[in-house]
Amino acid sequence: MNRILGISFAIMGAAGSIAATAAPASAANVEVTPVAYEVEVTFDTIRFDNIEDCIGSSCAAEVYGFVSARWLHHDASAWPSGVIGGARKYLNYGGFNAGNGFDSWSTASGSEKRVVEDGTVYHFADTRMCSSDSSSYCISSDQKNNNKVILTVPPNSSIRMTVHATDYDIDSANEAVCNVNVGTEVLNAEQLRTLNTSGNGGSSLPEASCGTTYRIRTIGAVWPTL
Ligand SMILES: [Ca+2]
Ligand SMILES: [Ca+2]
Repeated sequence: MNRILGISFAIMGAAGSIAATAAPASAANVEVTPVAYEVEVTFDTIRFDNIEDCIGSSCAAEVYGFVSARWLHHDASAWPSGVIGGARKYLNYGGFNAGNGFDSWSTASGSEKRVVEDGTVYHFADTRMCSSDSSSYCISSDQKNNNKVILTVPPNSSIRMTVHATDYDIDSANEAVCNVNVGTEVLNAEQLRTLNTSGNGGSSLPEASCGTTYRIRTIGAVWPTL
């Protein structure tokens, strides 16, 4: 997939006391590789188990939270200061603990979402999410089918994802019910170019446990400017 570009160039003599002399123009075939790849991270599902808050046999949580993705570069020679990464991109759901009640996962309001532990699998595409650079506010309108993040990832980077949910409690402090942090290995250029995988992760917290699924695939390349 590398592009071969024919490039003509001229070497100019150094300026200074030596008279500048233009070398004859020549041509060379220069192999050009992408500087980065466009990677789509899709947050698919979340489910809950062992929810601590129960009335009789009915256990439920009223959740809000975020998913996020970023990349981290691991080539110390390219980045002498150490690991460097792209900004974390967030998708937020459930209304930021607005305290305006709760509704079901797919109801089109900005309130907390009531979730249960009867085996229900909740799809992030079915609930309203907004894009942001923070878990504290939106920088876009929130809408359904907004469960993908696009990252521009240079080779020799890993991709990191987080899925977070907090349970709203009326008479006590809110508590985390899901905190999943998963990622890929460090991916070289060829691994990035062909990236197309899925995965899952879970967490087990005092208030609940959760399981999540996601997909990652490369959808494009970023070529150097010549
Ligand atoms: Ca609780
Ligand atoms: Ca609760």
